[in-house]
Amino acid sequence: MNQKLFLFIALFSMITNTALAQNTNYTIFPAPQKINFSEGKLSTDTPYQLQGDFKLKPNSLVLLNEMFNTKSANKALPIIITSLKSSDKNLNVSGAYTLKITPQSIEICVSDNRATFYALQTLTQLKKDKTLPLVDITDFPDVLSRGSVEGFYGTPWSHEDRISQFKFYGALKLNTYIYGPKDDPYHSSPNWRKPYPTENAKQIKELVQEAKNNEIDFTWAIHPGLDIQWNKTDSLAILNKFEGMYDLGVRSFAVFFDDISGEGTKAEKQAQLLNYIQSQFIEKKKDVLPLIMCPTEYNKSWSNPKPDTYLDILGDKLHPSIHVMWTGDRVIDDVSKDDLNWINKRIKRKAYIWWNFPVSDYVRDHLLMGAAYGLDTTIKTDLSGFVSNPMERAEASKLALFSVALYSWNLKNYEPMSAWHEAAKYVMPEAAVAFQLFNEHNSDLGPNGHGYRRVESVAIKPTIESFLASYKDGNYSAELASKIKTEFESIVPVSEEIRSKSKNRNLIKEIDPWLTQFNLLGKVGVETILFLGAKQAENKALAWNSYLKMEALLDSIQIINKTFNQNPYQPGVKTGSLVLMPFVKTIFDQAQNYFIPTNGNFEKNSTTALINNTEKLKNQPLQLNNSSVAISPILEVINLKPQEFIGIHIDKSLKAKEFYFNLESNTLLENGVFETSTDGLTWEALKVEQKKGKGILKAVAHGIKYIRFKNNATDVKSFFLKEFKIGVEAE
Ligand code: 14T
Repeated sequence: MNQKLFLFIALFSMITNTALAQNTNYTIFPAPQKINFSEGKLSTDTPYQLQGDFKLKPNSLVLLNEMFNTKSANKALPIIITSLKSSDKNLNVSGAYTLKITPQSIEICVSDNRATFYALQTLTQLKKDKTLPLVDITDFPDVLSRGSVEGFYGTPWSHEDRISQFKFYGALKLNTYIYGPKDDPYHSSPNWRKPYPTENAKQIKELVQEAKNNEIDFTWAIHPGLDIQWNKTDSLAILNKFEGMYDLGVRSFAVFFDDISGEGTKAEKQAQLLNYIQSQFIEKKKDVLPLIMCPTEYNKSWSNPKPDTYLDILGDKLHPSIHVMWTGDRVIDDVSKDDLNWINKRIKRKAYIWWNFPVSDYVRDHLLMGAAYGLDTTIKTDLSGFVSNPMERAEASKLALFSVALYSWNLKNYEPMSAWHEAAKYVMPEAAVAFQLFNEHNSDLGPNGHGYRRVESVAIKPTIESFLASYKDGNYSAELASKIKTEFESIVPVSEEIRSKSKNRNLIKEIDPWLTQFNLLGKVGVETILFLGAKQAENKALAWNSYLKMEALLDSIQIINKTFNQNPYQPGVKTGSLVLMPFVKTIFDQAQNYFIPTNGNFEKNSTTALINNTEKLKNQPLQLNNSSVAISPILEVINLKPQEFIGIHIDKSLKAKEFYFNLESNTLLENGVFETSTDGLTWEALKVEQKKGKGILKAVAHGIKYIRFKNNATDVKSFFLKEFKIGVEAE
């Protein structure tokens, strides 16, 4: 053979071989640990014939019957399923499998039925136009327990939501769901001791079954710490409740001690109780999974750093097979190797990560549709589980959970940005491009008490920044303006596209107000650029026209914001809040000055602010409007040390009229005092009427600019911050 031709063929076959090894026509989610394609295909238009020693459960059989044509007259394809015998410890875990598709047969080796189910999920994803590619796969999960913890405050997911989640988890090889919605009174106080009413019990039974069908461990959690008594009666109350849940089919249990104060927080007592549950329930049952606990000090910033305190006590005393959950360096945090090294040493076991993303119960006016980044890909051996706490909006949460599935199965292979793009396609295949654009501008959380932020509008941000920078200096870049306009123009049709094409009606329902708002944002953005162009061309009439349209659109946005999603915490509907909306507002404010020159505006120069001398509350936002200034309510207990305070300072342009408070405490005025000040230097005690920590002061004395609540006791005291609001009017 001609040498050149030979070389060419050799080179060509090398290229096609490497291309085949990671055939880009076939992407499997999550990515298998090892995969090798070879040339050729196998038809699925045949019946199949099961061989091998492994007996399939009905859920696996269903997948097989969906994949092959059981009615076909073609020759049956042998599918050989055998039990995996391997010295590789990666393959000795639940869910591990090998899968080999040859021209003659499919050979599957499995560790358990979950593994069979997963191998068949992989097959399902590989099937295209009634064929399967020839491939050799070795696959296993990096993290043993992967999934979600329904652990947020707010309306718990519906039965339908949960069923839909489980199907989604099964297909993506997520194997864990922990039930712990804070607002289920039978999970937490007041009813954790009582059995579920019949209707709820029936639904839980169904959920357990659906979880099983999808190879998910349904974990039921109890949250007894708000009012638990450390006595025999309450220990038995937990056993009794667990026993009832066991009868409904539950085979995995957890005890949460998060977000509590007082008696319930003691490490020794918690360990004692958990060890009692371990010996009296977990070990006796034989068929339940290891117990999981969420500690009171569940993140580093809240933990006592001194040796031999809370976390070390749990580490020493808790039975070694009990898992301990952990959210990271802070309540809301990404996960790092250093953090895990720190916590694992203290709890003397591998932490079970409770990742507080995309939970939005502290920023309820935002949707968290951003990429799942900040997850260390080198910590596979440092954690025992990874579960994400999602949004109250179940379908929308699938976007982030898709990435959690990819990450926790195969850490090394995880790439947050490509996972995020794939997630949009997977969750909304009918309108993936529109959905991606929506997600891009609905990622950040806005200012919040936890200081957790996400990037947003990344592609257009530099353009907007350089446009504004030069605009401030009196220059106008037509080129940048046109780029920004294109972005806003592409936003306008997105909501309609999603509404008309997506088959996931529950998802549309969840995000509907944000879709409306997003469309208005697109329109007001386009108008903003039109205004700028007209102003630049010194066409005052045209500029005025655009200005009026901007004003009308901003009014509509405000109306949506005041009409939908009116929860008491962060009411409203925010979209594009990091980059796009501020851009529009900046230009609009200046436009106002252009037409109606003023001496600057009130909001910007206002000195209204939160006042406090505690580290934990320093980021807590205020809620401002024309008639009141309030501290955003906080869900958890706040602990004030002696002399620590929290309050509000109002601007000199405002007059304080009334004062509303609800710190929910039976001993409010024994432990603390309300104080007022005109200058922030000298303080006077304020006399208030209150009931269980709640009250209203109808007339605030003239000249008061500061109101605060201070711990006057000699030790740390706990309060709630349900309401702290000053009614105001212009001075
Ligand atoms: F147990 C935990 F790991 C945990 O994160 N607990 C709660 C959780 O239920 C909630 O969804 C999440 C996000 O708000 O944070 C924890 O609860 C808090 C923590 C706070 F610092 C609620 C309010 C807070 F201010």
